[in-house]
Amino acid sequence: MPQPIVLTIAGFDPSSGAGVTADIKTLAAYGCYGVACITAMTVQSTAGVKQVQPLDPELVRDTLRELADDLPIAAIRVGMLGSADVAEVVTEFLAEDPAEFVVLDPVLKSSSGADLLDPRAVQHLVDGLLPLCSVVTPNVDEAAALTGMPVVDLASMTAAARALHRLGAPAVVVTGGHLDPAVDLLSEFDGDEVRQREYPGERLTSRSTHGTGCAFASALAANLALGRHVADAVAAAKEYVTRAIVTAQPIGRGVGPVNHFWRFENLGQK
Ligand code: PXL
Repeated sequence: MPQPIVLTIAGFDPSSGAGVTADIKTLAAYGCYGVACITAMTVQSTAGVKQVQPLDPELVRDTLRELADDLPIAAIRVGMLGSADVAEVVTEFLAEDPAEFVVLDPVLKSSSGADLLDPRAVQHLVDGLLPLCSVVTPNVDEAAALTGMPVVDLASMTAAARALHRLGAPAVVVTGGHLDPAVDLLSEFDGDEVRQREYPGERLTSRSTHGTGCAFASALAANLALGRHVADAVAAAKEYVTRAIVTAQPIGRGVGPVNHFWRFENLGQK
């Protein structure tokens, strides 16, 4: 099988716990060739997000066009979009059907509370992007913001997933890693029936959880590009993120990055 090419469309986190540089690490861990379109610069570290500056939408449009003209893209992960104008350009790009799989990670806020998408663009994400994705991966807070429903437990995750199907998403993974008990829910709608499956997990106590959403969505995109079915791809991505949290070394003063390369020997070590 040729090395699948996976595109991440997301922001730049200089601490490389989240955003495009983190995504490239996840994609590389899966043996995929990662390419990236940056949507926004951020000033952030493990201590939190201090500034957000969306890029010129024309630059985003040209980058996406350049990559799609040159490379066969197997899967796309969409993360932080920053502004309504960038969201619009990304929607136009996805409407041209550039890849078989599109994982939409509906990033709204950082864990420190900064807006990573202009709140006025949330409706655009719902109306424009949801119907163009293969899978959307909200955490419970994002599921609540997108549907207007409280999402606090498995019953409400189930209801929110159904609401997201009605808004156009064919498959939904609501990640509930912060719930007790921790559980992720996959919900698939084939136009006729809704099929749901739970993925129970351990509730992990760790200071190395910066970028878990990015790692999960990128691992999911990689697994889909590698030919796994959605249900297996979700299980593999969940396992990848769990191991990346559990094996992480503390880095920085705040919430440190996960260990994207937990599977690999350290080439620098004698
Ligand atoms: O984990 C959210 C996040 C934070 N910072 C940047 C991102 C993302 C998600 O895509 O791109 C720069």
